[in-house]
Amino acid sequence: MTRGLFITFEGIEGCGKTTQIRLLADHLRASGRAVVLTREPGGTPAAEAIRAILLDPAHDALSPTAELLLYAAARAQHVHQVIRPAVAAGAVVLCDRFADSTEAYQGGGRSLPGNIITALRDIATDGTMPDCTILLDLPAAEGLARSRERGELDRIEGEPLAFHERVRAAFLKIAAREPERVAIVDAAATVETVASAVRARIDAMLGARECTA
Ligand code: T5A
Repeated sequence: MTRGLFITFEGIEGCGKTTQIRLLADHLRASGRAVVLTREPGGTPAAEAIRAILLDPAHDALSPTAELLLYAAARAQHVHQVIRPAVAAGAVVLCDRFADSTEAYQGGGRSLPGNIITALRDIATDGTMPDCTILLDLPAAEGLARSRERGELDRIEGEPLAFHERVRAAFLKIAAREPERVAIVDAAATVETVASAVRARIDAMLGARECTA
């Protein structure tokens, strides 16, 4: 059986990942592909329970290290139970956030050491890394304004603007380091313009892959 593909969506709060990942899933399903749509933290019952702890503003005493370990634990379960089996079965796995979010939020936002973040990433993913990542880029103030418009902010959204600016800068640094994997898409454009840029990138990648298969 041909191996599937693992595609992640990343970006700051309110950049439009959830909107865009659903549109891409519809597009790929319409062209007959098996698609698994999932998210982090979450994607399995245990990881969704960890998500509830991580995002609950009541847990404002959670230390940066405890936060990092919880994201890693949720990821280890998600990779083991959902991502790796689905890719092995030939599906296109679309995941809303993955390891780049840890580097951006816990590394950039919380300033935890890069060597610890990399070591934990390697343990949690056991080598399962995205084939392609769409980075929806937007000024932090604009993303937070979108989140605010939607209602109550969760524990991470409630961090100050400077935190979210560091997160955005960290995402852009990852994209500059790995341009082959990470495609930056301007998330300030309309939903349809962003969707068409995302489709163009993914269709080109799938087309090139099928030519060499
Ligand atoms: N986190 C996560 C870490 O700190 N470390 C980690 O390792 C991981 C995996 C997850 C939180 O955990 C953190 C990051 C996060 O803080 P989440 O619910 O996944 O929580 O939070 P977000 O990923 O930020 O999800 P959101 O739903 O808040 O934002 P999305 O998915 O980026 O945006 P979306 O599509 O829901 O859109 C937000 C709003 O903007 C509008 C939408 O209609 C919606 O109202 N919108 C647009 N408006 C104008 N123009 C456009 N182009 C628009 N696109 C969407």
